[in-house]
Amino acid sequence: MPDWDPRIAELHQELDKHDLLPLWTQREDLMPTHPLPAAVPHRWRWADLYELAARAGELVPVGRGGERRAIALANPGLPNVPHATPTLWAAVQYLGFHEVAPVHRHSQNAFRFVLEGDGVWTVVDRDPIAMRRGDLLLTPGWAWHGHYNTGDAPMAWLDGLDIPLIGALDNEFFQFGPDTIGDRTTPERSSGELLWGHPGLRPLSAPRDISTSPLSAYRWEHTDAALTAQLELEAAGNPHAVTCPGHAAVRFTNPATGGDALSTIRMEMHRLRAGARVPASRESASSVWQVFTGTGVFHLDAEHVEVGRGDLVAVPSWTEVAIDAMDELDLFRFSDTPVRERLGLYLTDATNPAATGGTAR
Ligand code: 1HN
Repeated sequence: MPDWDPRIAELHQELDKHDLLPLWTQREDLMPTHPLPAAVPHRWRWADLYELAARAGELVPVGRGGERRAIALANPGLPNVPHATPTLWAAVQYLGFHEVAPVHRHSQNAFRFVLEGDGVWTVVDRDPIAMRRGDLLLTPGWAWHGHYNTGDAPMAWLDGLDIPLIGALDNEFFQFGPDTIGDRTTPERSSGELLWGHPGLRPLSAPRDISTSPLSAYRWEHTDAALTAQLELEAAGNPHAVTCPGHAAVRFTNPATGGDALSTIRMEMHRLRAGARVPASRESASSVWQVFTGTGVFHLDAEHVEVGRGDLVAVPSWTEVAIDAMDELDLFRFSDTPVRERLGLYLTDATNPAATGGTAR
Protein backbone atom coordinates (compact mmCIF):
# COMPACT_ATOMS: atom_id res chain seq x y z
CA MET A 1 0.00 0.00 0.00
CA PRO A 2 1.32 3.46 -0.77
CA ASP A 3 2.01 5.09 2.57
CA TRP A 4 3.25 8.36 1.12
CA ASP A 5 -0.18 9.86 0.66
CA PRO A 6 -1.10 11.64 3.92
CA ARG A 7 -4.78 11.27 3.03
CA ILE A 8 -4.44 7.49 3.61
CA ALA A 9 -3.30 8.06 7.19
CA GLU A 10 -6.25 10.43 7.64
CA LEU A 11 -8.59 7.83 6.17
CA HIS A 12 -7.27 5.21 8.65
CA GLN A 13 -7.85 7.60 11.56
CA GLU A 14 -11.33 8.37 10.34
CA LEU A 15 -12.16 4.64 9.95
CA ASP A 16 -10.97 4.05 13.52
CA LYS A 17 -13.23 6.84 14.83
CA HIS A 18 -16.18 5.08 13.21
CA ASP A 19 -15.23 1.68 14.72
CA LEU A 20 -14.15 0.39 11.33
CA LEU A 21 -10.98 -1.45 10.29
CA PRO A 22 -9.63 -1.81 6.74
CA LEU A 23 -8.79 -5.31 5.55
CA TRP A 24 -5.67 -4.17 3.71
CA THR A 25 -3.74 -3.57 6.92
CA GLN A 26 -5.01 -6.80 8.54
CA ARG A 27 -4.88 -9.47 5.84
CA GLU A 28 -2.34 -11.73 7.53
CA ASP A 29 -4.23 -11.67 10.84
CA LEU A 30 -7.60 -12.25 9.21
CA MET A 31 -6.44 -14.85 6.71
CA PRO A 32 -3.21 -16.55 7.76
CA THR A 33 -1.98 -19.37 5.54
CA HIS A 34 -2.59 -21.88 8.34
CA PRO A 35 -3.90 -21.72 11.95
CA LEU A 36 -1.74 -19.58 14.26
CA PRO A 37 -3.07 -20.51 17.71
CA ALA A 38 -2.38 -18.26 20.66
CA ALA A 39 -2.54 -21.41 22.79
CA VAL A 40 0.81 -23.18 23.17
CA PRO A 41 1.72 -26.86 23.55
CA HIS A 42 2.05 -27.43 27.29
CA ARG A 43 2.51 -30.20 29.86
CA TRP A 44 1.14 -30.31 33.42
CA ARG A 45 2.63 -32.84 35.85
CA TRP A 46 0.16 -35.07 37.69
CA ALA A 47 2.27 -34.98 40.86
CA ASP A 48 1.92 -31.16 41.02
CA LEU A 49 -1.76 -31.21 40.16
CA TYR A 50 -2.59 -33.90 42.71
CA GLU A 51 -0.61 -32.27 45.50
CA LEU A 52 -2.30 -28.89 44.89
CA ALA A 53 -5.74 -30.49 44.59
CA ALA A 54 -5.18 -32.29 47.91
CA ARG A 55 -4.19 -28.98 49.51
CA ALA A 56 -7.38 -27.43 48.16
CA GLY A 57 -9.18 -30.43 49.66
CA GLU A 58 -7.97 -29.42 53.12
CA LEU A 59 -8.58 -25.69 52.73
CA VAL A 60 -11.52 -25.16 50.40
CA PRO A 61 -14.97 -26.58 51.18
CA VAL A 62 -17.14 -27.93 48.38
CA GLY A 63 -20.83 -27.02 48.24
CA ARG A 64 -23.57 -24.87 46.80
CA GLY A 65 -22.28 -21.79 45.03
CA GLY A 66 -18.75 -22.86 44.12
CA GLU A 67 -20.28 -26.23 43.16
CA ARG A 68 -17.03 -28.08 42.40
CA ARG A 69 -13.51 -28.28 43.83
CA ALA A 70 -11.96 -28.30 40.35
CA ILE A 71 -8.62 -26.81 39.32
CA ALA A 72 -8.45 -25.92 35.64
CA LEU A 73 -5.46 -26.30 33.36
CA ALA A 74 -4.80 -22.76 32.13
CA ASN A 75 -2.85 -22.70 28.87
CA PRO A 76 0.03 -20.19 29.27
CA GLY A 77 -0.71 -18.87 25.78
CA LEU A 78 -4.25 -17.94 26.84
CA PRO A 79 -3.68 -15.70 29.86
CA ASN A 80 -6.41 -15.07 32.44
CA VAL A 81 -8.76 -17.78 31.20
CA PRO A 82 -9.05 -21.32 32.58
CA HIS A 83 -8.88 -22.91 29.13
CA ALA A 84 -6.54 -25.74 28.13
CA THR A 85 -7.17 -24.91 24.45
CA PRO A 86 -9.47 -22.33 22.82
CA THR A 87 -12.31 -24.90 22.83
CA LEU A 88 -11.58 -27.29 25.72
CA TRP A 89 -11.61 -27.07 29.48
CA ALA A 90 -9.64 -29.65 31.47
CA ALA A 91 -9.51 -29.80 35.25
CA VAL A 92 -8.62 -32.00 38.15
CA GLN A 93 -11.51 -32.39 40.55
CA TYR A 94 -10.99 -33.54 44.14
CA LEU A 95 -13.72 -34.89 46.42
CA GLY A 96 -12.94 -35.88 49.99
CA PHE A 97 -14.24 -38.77 52.04
CA HIS A 98 -18.05 -38.37 52.46
CA GLU A 99 -18.16 -35.09 50.54
CA VAL A 100 -20.91 -34.21 48.09
CA ALA A 101 -20.71 -32.04 44.96
CA PRO A 102 -24.24 -30.63 44.61
CA VAL A 103 -26.66 -31.29 41.76
CA HIS A 104 -26.84 -28.82 38.88
CA ARG A 105 -27.06 -28.81 35.10
CA HIS A 106 -25.62 -26.75 32.30
CA SER A 107 -25.58 -26.59 28.53
CA GLN A 108 -21.88 -27.48 28.44
CA ASN A 109 -21.03 -31.16 27.75
CA ALA A 110 -18.76 -32.91 30.22
CA PHE A 111 -16.98 -36.18 30.87
CA ARG A 112 -14.88 -37.60 33.70
CA PHE A 113 -11.89 -39.86 33.18
CA VAL A 114 -10.53 -41.72 36.19
CA LEU A 115 -6.77 -42.08 36.52
CA GLU A 116 -6.85 -43.67 39.95
CA GLY A 117 -9.06 -44.42 42.92
CA ASP A 118 -12.73 -45.23 43.40
CA GLY A 119 -15.52 -44.67 45.89
CA VAL A 120 -17.27 -41.80 44.09
CA TRP A 121 -20.61 -42.18 42.34
CA THR A 122 -21.70 -39.52 39.89
CA VAL A 123 -25.49 -39.26 39.55
CA VAL A 124 -26.54 -38.27 36.04
CA ASP A 125 -30.28 -37.66 35.57
CA ARG A 126 -30.86 -39.67 38.78
CA ASP A 127 -28.80 -42.66 37.57
CA PRO A 128 -25.89 -43.34 40.00
CA ILE A 129 -22.72 -44.30 38.12
CA ALA A 130 -19.68 -45.77 39.88
CA MET A 131 -16.37 -44.10 39.04
CA ARG A 132 -13.35 -46.41 39.00
CA ARG A 133 -9.84 -46.44 37.58
CA GLY A 134 -9.79 -46.28 33.78
CA ASP A 135 -13.51 -45.57 33.43
CA LEU A 136 -14.94 -42.81 31.24
CA LEU A 137 -18.21 -41.32 32.49
CA LEU A 138 -20.44 -38.97 30.48
CA THR A 139 -22.45 -35.93 31.50
CA PRO A 140 -24.12 -34.71 28.29
CA GLY A 141 -25.23 -31.07 28.20
CA TRP A 142 -28.32 -30.22 30.30
CA ALA A 143 -28.25 -33.52 32.24
CA TRP A 144 -28.65 -33.04 36.01
CA HIS A 145 -25.54 -34.21 37.83
CA GLY A 146 -23.87 -34.34 41.24
CA HIS A 147 -21.20 -36.52 42.83
CA TYR A 148 -20.80 -38.23 46.22
CA ASN A 149 -17.87 -39.97 47.79
CA THR A 150 -18.89 -43.03 49.76
CA GLY A 151 -15.40 -44.50 49.92
CA ASP A 152 -12.92 -44.21 52.75
CA ALA A 153 -10.46 -41.95 50.91
CA PRO A 154 -10.47 -38.79 48.81
CA MET A 155 -10.68 -39.20 45.06
CA ALA A 156 -9.40 -37.05 42.18
CA TRP A 157 -10.19 -37.34 38.49
CA LEU A 158 -9.98 -35.50 35.17
CA ASP A 159 -12.95 -33.39 34.04
CA GLY A 160 -13.23 -32.37 30.39
CA LEU A 161 -15.82 -29.86 29.18
CA ASP A 162 -16.53 -27.75 26.10
CA ILE A 163 -16.78 -24.58 28.22
CA PRO A 164 -14.64 -22.30 25.99
CA LEU A 165 -16.49 -23.36 22.83
CA ILE A 166 -19.91 -22.82 24.38
CA GLY A 167 -18.64 -19.48 25.73
CA ALA A 168 -17.44 -18.35 22.30
CA LEU A 169 -20.94 -19.09 21.00
CA ASP A 170 -22.60 -17.23 23.94
CA ASN A 171 -24.59 -20.38 24.55
CA GLU A 172 -24.12 -20.88 28.31
CA PHE A 173 -27.09 -21.90 30.45
CA PHE A 174 -26.90 -23.10 34.06
CA GLN A 175 -29.42 -24.21 36.68
CA PHE A 176 -29.06 -25.27 40.32
CA GLY A 177 -30.69 -28.56 41.30
CA PRO A 178 -32.13 -29.60 44.67
CA ASP A 179 -29.87 -28.90 47.65
CA THR A 180 -29.84 -32.53 48.72
CA ILE A 181 -28.59 -35.32 46.53
CA GLY A 182 -31.08 -37.99 47.76
CA ASP A 183 -30.20 -41.57 48.57
CA ARG A 184 -26.52 -42.22 48.18
CA THR A 185 -26.95 -45.60 46.61
CA THR A 186 -23.94 -47.45 45.25
CA PRO A 187 -25.09 -49.76 42.44
CA GLU A 188 -22.40 -51.75 40.67
CA ARG A 189 -23.89 -50.89 37.25
CA SER A 190 -25.87 -47.80 36.20
CA SER A 191 -29.17 -48.24 34.37
CA GLY A 192 -27.54 -46.70 31.26
CA GLU A 193 -25.05 -49.58 31.23
CA LEU A 194 -27.67 -52.22 32.00
CA LEU A 195 -29.69 -51.06 28.98
CA TRP A 196 -26.92 -50.17 26.54
CA GLY A 197 -23.74 -51.92 27.69
CA HIS A 198 -24.00 -55.07 25.58
CA PRO A 199 -21.93 -55.02 22.36
CA GLY A 200 -24.06 -54.74 19.24
CA LEU A 201 -27.37 -55.00 21.09
CA ARG A 202 -29.82 -52.11 20.95
CA PRO A 203 -32.75 -52.15 23.36
CA LEU A 204 -35.99 -52.02 21.35
CA SER A 205 -37.54 -49.88 24.07
CA ALA A 206 -35.18 -47.05 23.11
CA PRO A 207 -36.33 -44.02 21.13
CA ARG A 208 -35.12 -43.86 17.54
CA ASP A 209 -33.13 -40.66 17.71
CA ILE A 210 -30.55 -40.42 20.46
CA SER A 211 -28.05 -37.68 19.72
CA THR A 212 -25.94 -38.02 22.85
CA SER A 213 -24.79 -41.37 24.11
CA PRO A 214 -27.25 -43.21 26.40
CA LEU A 215 -24.30 -45.28 27.65
CA SER A 216 -23.29 -43.37 30.77
CA ALA A 217 -20.09 -45.29 31.51
CA TYR A 218 -17.36 -46.87 29.42
CA ARG A 219 -15.64 -49.34 31.72
CA TRP A 220 -11.89 -49.93 31.74
CA GLU A 221 -12.31 -53.69 31.42
CA HIS A 222 -13.89 -53.18 27.96
CA THR A 223 -11.45 -50.49 26.80
CA ASP A 224 -8.49 -52.56 27.96
CA ALA A 225 -9.80 -55.71 26.27
CA ALA A 226 -10.33 -53.86 22.96
CA LEU A 227 -6.77 -52.48 22.96
CA THR A 228 -5.27 -55.81 24.01
CA ALA A 229 -7.12 -57.57 21.17
CA GLN A 230 -5.80 -55.13 18.54
CA LEU A 231 -2.20 -55.70 19.60
CA GLU A 232 -2.69 -59.47 19.80
CA LEU A 233 -4.13 -59.53 16.29
CA GLU A 234 -1.21 -57.46 15.04
CA ALA A 235 1.23 -59.87 16.71
CA ALA A 236 -0.61 -62.76 15.03
CA GLY A 237 0.11 -61.24 11.63
CA ASN A 238 -2.79 -58.81 10.97
CA PRO A 239 -1.26 -55.35 10.45
CA HIS A 240 -4.74 -53.86 9.78
CA ALA A 241 -5.84 -54.41 13.39
CA VAL A 242 -3.82 -51.36 14.48
CA THR A 243 -3.56 -47.76 13.24
CA CYS A 244 0.22 -48.01 12.78
CA PRO A 245 2.81 -50.56 14.00
CA GLY A 246 2.46 -51.11 17.73
CA HIS A 247 -0.33 -48.53 18.08
CA ALA A 248 -3.79 -49.71 19.17
CA ALA A 249 -6.55 -47.11 19.48
CA VAL A 250 -10.31 -46.87 20.10
CA ARG A 251 -12.86 -44.08 20.03
CA PHE A 252 -15.65 -43.86 22.61
CA THR A 253 -18.90 -43.85 20.63
CA ASN A 254 -22.62 -43.43 21.07
CA PRO A 255 -23.96 -47.02 20.74
CA ALA A 256 -27.23 -45.72 19.30
CA THR A 257 -25.61 -43.94 16.35
CA GLY A 258 -21.95 -44.98 16.10
CA GLY A 259 -21.04 -41.28 16.30
CA ASP A 260 -18.98 -39.57 18.98
CA ALA A 261 -20.11 -40.19 22.56
CA LEU A 262 -20.52 -36.41 23.06
CA SER A 263 -21.58 -34.06 20.27
CA THR A 264 -18.70 -31.62 20.79
CA ILE A 265 -15.90 -33.72 22.30
CA ARG A 266 -14.14 -36.75 20.80
CA MET A 267 -12.65 -39.17 23.33
CA GLU A 268 -10.16 -41.93 22.57
CA MET A 269 -7.85 -44.40 24.27
CA HIS A 270 -4.48 -45.27 22.75
CA ARG A 271 -1.97 -48.00 23.60
CA LEU A 272 1.59 -48.01 22.26
CA ARG A 273 3.88 -50.96 22.63
CA ALA A 274 7.23 -50.15 24.25
CA GLY A 275 9.37 -48.55 21.54
CA ALA A 276 6.44 -47.79 19.20
CA ARG A 277 6.02 -44.37 17.63
CA VAL A 278 3.01 -42.35 16.50
CA PRO A 279 4.41 -40.62 13.40
CA ALA A 280 4.36 -36.83 13.11
CA SER A 281 1.15 -35.21 11.88
CA ARG A 282 -0.82 -32.00 12.16
CA GLU A 283 -4.55 -31.51 12.34
CA SER A 284 -6.92 -28.58 12.63
CA ALA A 285 -8.25 -29.76 15.99
CA SER A 286 -7.09 -28.99 19.49
CA SER A 287 -6.70 -31.77 22.00
CA VAL A 288 -5.64 -32.73 25.50
CA TRP A 289 -3.87 -36.00 26.33
CA GLN A 290 -3.50 -37.71 29.69
CA VAL A 291 -1.03 -40.52 30.36
CA PHE A 292 -2.90 -43.41 31.96
CA THR A 293 0.13 -45.67 32.40
CA GLY A 294 3.70 -45.76 31.17
CA THR A 295 6.25 -43.19 30.06
CA GLY A 296 7.00 -41.59 26.75
CA VAL A 297 8.01 -38.47 24.87
CA PHE A 298 5.68 -36.07 23.07
CA HIS A 299 7.36 -34.21 20.20
CA LEU A 300 5.38 -30.98 19.83
CA ASP A 301 6.73 -28.87 16.96
CA ALA A 302 10.35 -28.36 18.05
CA GLU A 303 9.80 -29.29 21.71
CA HIS A 304 10.41 -32.71 23.28
CA VAL A 305 8.33 -33.28 26.39
CA GLU A 306 8.75 -36.30 28.66
CA VAL A 307 5.57 -37.64 30.17
CA GLY A 308 4.67 -40.15 32.86
CA ARG A 309 1.61 -41.43 34.67
CA GLY A 310 -1.17 -38.84 34.98
CA ASP A 311 0.65 -36.06 33.15
CA LEU A 312 -1.49 -33.92 30.84
CA VAL A 313 -0.50 -32.34 27.54
CA ALA A 314 -2.39 -29.63 25.62
CA VAL A 315 -1.96 -29.69 21.84
CA PRO A 316 -3.24 -26.62 19.98
CA SER A 317 -4.50 -26.78 16.40
CA TRP A 318 -1.86 -27.40 13.74
CA THR A 319 0.88 -28.34 16.20
CA GLU A 320 3.03 -31.12 14.76
CA VAL A 321 2.72 -34.11 17.11
CA ALA A 322 4.70 -37.33 17.26
CA ILE A 323 4.79 -39.68 20.27
CA ASP A 324 7.42 -42.19 21.35
CA ALA A 325 6.61 -44.86 23.92
CA MET A 326 9.49 -45.60 26.28
CA ASP A 327 7.62 -48.51 27.84
CA GLU A 328 4.04 -49.63 27.15
CA LEU A 329 2.12 -46.37 27.07
CA ASP A 330 -1.64 -45.96 27.55
CA LEU A 331 -2.99 -42.53 26.66
CA PHE A 332 -6.43 -40.99 27.03
CA ARG A 333 -7.15 -38.20 24.55
CA PHE A 334 -9.98 -35.74 24.01
CA SER A 335 -10.41 -33.20 21.24
CA ASP A 336 -12.82 -30.81 19.57
CA THR A 337 -12.78 -32.81 16.30
CA PRO A 338 -16.54 -33.62 16.13
CA VAL A 339 -17.35 -29.91 15.97
CA ARG A 340 -14.94 -29.35 13.10
CA GLU A 341 -16.11 -32.45 11.22
CA ARG A 342 -19.75 -31.40 11.47
CA LEU A 343 -18.90 -27.96 10.11
CA GLY A 344 -16.73 -29.35 7.32
CA LEU A 345 -13.68 -27.69 8.85
CA TYR A 346 -11.50 -30.61 9.88
CA LEU A 347 -8.17 -30.77 8.01
CA THR A 348 -4.92 -32.63 8.47
CA ASP A 349 -1.56 -32.15 6.82
CA ALA A 350 -2.40 -35.28 4.82
CA THR A 351 -5.61 -33.74 3.42
CA ASN A 352 -4.69 -30.07 3.10
CA PRO A 353 -2.26 -29.33 0.26
CA ALA A 354 -1.51 -25.86 1.67
CA ALA A 355 0.09 -27.58 4.65
CA THR A 356 2.86 -28.98 2.51
CA GLY A 357 3.49 -25.78 0.60
CA GLY A 358 1.07 -26.56 -2.25
CA THR A 359 -1.85 -24.43 -3.33
CA ALA A 360 -5.32 -25.32 -2.03
CA ARG A 361 -7.96 -24.82 -4.73
C1 1HN B 1 -18.96 -28.98 36.50
O1 1HN B 1 -20.28 -29.05 36.60
C2 1HN B 1 -18.18 -30.07 36.85
O2 1HN B 1 -20.02 -31.48 37.27
C3 1HN B 1 -16.81 -30.01 36.72
O3 1HN B 1 -18.12 -32.07 38.04
C4 1HN B 1 -16.19 -28.87 36.25
C5 1HN B 1 -16.35 -26.59 35.50
C6 1HN B 1 -17.10 -25.49 35.23
C7 1HN B 1 -18.46 -25.50 35.33
C8 1HN B 1 -19.10 -26.65 35.74
C9 1HN B 1 -18.82 -31.29 37.41
C10 1HN B 1 -16.96 -27.76 35.92
C11 1HN B 1 -18.35 -27.80 36.04
